[in-house]
Amino acid sequence: GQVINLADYRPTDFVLERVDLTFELDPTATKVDARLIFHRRKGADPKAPLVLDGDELALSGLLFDQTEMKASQYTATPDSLTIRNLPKSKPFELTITTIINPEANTKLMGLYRTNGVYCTQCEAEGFRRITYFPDRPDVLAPYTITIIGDKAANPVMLSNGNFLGGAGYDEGRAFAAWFDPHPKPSYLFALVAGDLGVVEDTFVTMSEREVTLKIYVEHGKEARAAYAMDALKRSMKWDEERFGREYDLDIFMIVAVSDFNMGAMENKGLNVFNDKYVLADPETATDQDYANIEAIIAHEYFHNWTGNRITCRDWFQLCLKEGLTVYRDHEFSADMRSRPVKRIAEVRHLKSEQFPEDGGPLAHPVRPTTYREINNFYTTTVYEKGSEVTRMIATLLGKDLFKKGMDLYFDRHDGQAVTIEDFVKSFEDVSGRDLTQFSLWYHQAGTPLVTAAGAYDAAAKSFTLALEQMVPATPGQTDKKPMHIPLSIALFAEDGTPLEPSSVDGAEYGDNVLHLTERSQKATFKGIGSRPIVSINRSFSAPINLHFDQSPADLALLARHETDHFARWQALTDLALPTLLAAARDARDGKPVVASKDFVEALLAAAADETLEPAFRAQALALPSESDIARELGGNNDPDAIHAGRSAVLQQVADAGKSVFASLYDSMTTPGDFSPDARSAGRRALRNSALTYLSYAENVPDRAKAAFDAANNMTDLMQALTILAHRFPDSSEAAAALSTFHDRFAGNALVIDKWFSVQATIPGTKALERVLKLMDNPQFKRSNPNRVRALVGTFAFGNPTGFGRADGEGYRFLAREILDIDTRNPQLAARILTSMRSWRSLEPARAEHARKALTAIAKAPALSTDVRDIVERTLK
Ligand code: HT7
Ligand code: ZN
Repeated sequence: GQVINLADYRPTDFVLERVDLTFELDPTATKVDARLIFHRRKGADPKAPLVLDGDELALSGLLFDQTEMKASQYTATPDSLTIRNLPKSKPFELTITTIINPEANTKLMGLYRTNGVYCTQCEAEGFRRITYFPDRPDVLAPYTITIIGDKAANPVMLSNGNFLGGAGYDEGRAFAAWFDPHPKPSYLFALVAGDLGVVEDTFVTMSEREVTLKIYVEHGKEARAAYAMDALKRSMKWDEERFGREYDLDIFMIVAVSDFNMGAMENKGLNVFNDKYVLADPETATDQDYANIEAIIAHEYFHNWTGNRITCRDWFQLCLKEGLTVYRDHEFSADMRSRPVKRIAEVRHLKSEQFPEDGGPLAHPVRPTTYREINNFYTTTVYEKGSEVTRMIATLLGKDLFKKGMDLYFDRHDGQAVTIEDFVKSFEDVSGRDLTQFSLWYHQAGTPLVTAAGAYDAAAKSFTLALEQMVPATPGQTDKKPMHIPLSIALFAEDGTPLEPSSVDGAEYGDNVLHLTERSQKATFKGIGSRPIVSINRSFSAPINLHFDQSPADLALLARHETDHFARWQALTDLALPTLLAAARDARDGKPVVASKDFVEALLAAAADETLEPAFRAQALALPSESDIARELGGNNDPDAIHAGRSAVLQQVADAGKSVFASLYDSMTTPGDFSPDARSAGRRALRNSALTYLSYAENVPDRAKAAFDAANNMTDLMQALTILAHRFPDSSEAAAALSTFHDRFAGNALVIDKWFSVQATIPGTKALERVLKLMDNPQFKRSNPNRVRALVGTFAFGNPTGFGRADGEGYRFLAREILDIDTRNPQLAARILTSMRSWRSLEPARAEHARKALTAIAKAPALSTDVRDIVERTLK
């Protein structure tokens, strides 16, 4: 693959006016007629040929203004169609015919078949697998679509926009026609056809238009789409109320499919979803599944404005739509659920996924300037760090100006394909604030490290905070400039009452936000009557690593008295980490592990504090994960020692808090019918957390087995199963529960994925043999991304001791699997391979095994561009 550079961007020579597509569906030979009307752009080279993109295409016919083109006037290859001698200014029509094979499309890009249903995925560059086209996001046009297909096999034939009509066509065939008046780029095109069940509803918009809502699922699964429909209606309402955004077609459709490379896709008026993020009922979905469905339904719906109405000029601008839309879905979930608990979950995710990416060989800016394979840039940096950057703009401007900036952005750029600079300019224009330095967040990769030290001057009643920032070197970027870092700060007296400074010198400060803009800066808080206990980066106002040496007593005070509950959780984490890091080192050195008393006491106090919501207490009890500990240790990591150390700490917390956990387990019940609401989910989370600790304290599987037998919902069932399988893997109780679970849910692929995952993450050296055996299970389908992710992906990403076993067999297994998956689905292979991104932080023997496995992949003769790009960057 070629390297693409942002600096080379230039507009197309030809403007696309209209697109008219006719599909004659056939499982192995679908005929596509693309009628495209173009004119040469004003000022463009009058001799420039029209170069259209293709990918594995063969040209079957080419008409210019309805007449066949001479072979001398064009050149067709599988990946391009070049047409010469085109008119200087007048519009012309091309009719391009291609014949494609959906059944053979295992890459799941372009038009493919999933469980007998025709389906498309065009982002980022899938449309060029359907027809030759200017397949780039800055080419926008209205589309008319005609679908012709076997009537019995395809009672449902869908595309973007509003339904024009449909009828019988010829023997046994029918047609349906759709028109999407909103100019859109090709990546938002979608077609779905097949025999599907549907759930219908309506939504009345703020200007009183009735919109038809339809969710298509496999027959028999309609009832499992009810929660998704509810989430959709709440999303539509929320976007009107919070962002003033109204839906703009007569119909909004969602289709759930079982083979899908990602979570979902925001095609205009016709979202296509991985069925995992649509289907839910109490018997089969966990509380986390419900929360994911709500968030992803919202995310794709919100793209209608942030992504579809205003789209990206080029793929370097991906964060323009993704970072912003993640920010919007985070805010939605925060409003639907508990804001602090949601923020804790976001930050946990950011730290466990994005921080390692930003600190490893795959680090890249939120707005990259170069890529070899765009599919590899749908990353947690673009999405989650991109969202954090948007959140910081909201923090810097405040609520009202942020809203004004968003309104200006929508007004100014509706119908356009724009850049991050355009986005930022809207906020500069409404606020008068210069965001040049702030924009480094888009351009500089790496997680900034902020070091803070405080000094109190009792005589002057002032407190000085000395701050330093350092942005680590990342691939291709060695010299970093200081960033504009908004730090939300609060000061507390020793009795926990807030202290308000009369003024702050040395830094811009307002609304409790201190603006760190220099490499090194001192801020003096005046009018502080007693030694303050300082809380920095409240609500995680900036995505940074913070080094601030605070005493356990101060952290314990924050854990108890901070008014921002996110900051309470942060204080508990800061108390936990030194204990966990020491535990990993002690376990490695064969020394006894001792959990600090301050930490255990603060944790148990939070667990038992009835003034705190249960979901928060459950988050407090979930200690930093093994990979969090590995990241904090920074290098020379031994996964076995980290696991042993963390388990020993868990054991000590469990022993010390046995009575607390027993009483939580008894009291945090959720009587009555199951409800997935946040409050009930929080109670289940806390009760299940107590159950986990009790499994350590009691050290027998009995209670988990009883919980497994009594569970009336998937959350409780999975937690009990996980405890049995992970804590007592060799017990007869674990074996029986796994087998019962399997038999009860055989045939329900999404639940069997949970069964695969729970076994793939059983710690220890036997994990690989277990995974290999599970791959022979008839329910494991190599062609299905969800199955592969559930087993191979979960093993590589979520089982540090099993995957990282000392003899390197885990890494060699992954190398073999990546090469195999790559032959069918390069995107999936490349994504799972990113599980190796932190290999350099391993202790030398494991790092050497990992390096060899990566080298074996790199040396394979026929690698996809996707895998080649990831493996070469990972090894660099
Ligand atoms: N915008 C969507 C991205 C996506 C995608 C990208 C590459 C290959 C397959 C894909 N499926 C969906 C999803 C989103 O962020 O909303
Ligand atoms: Zn998105």
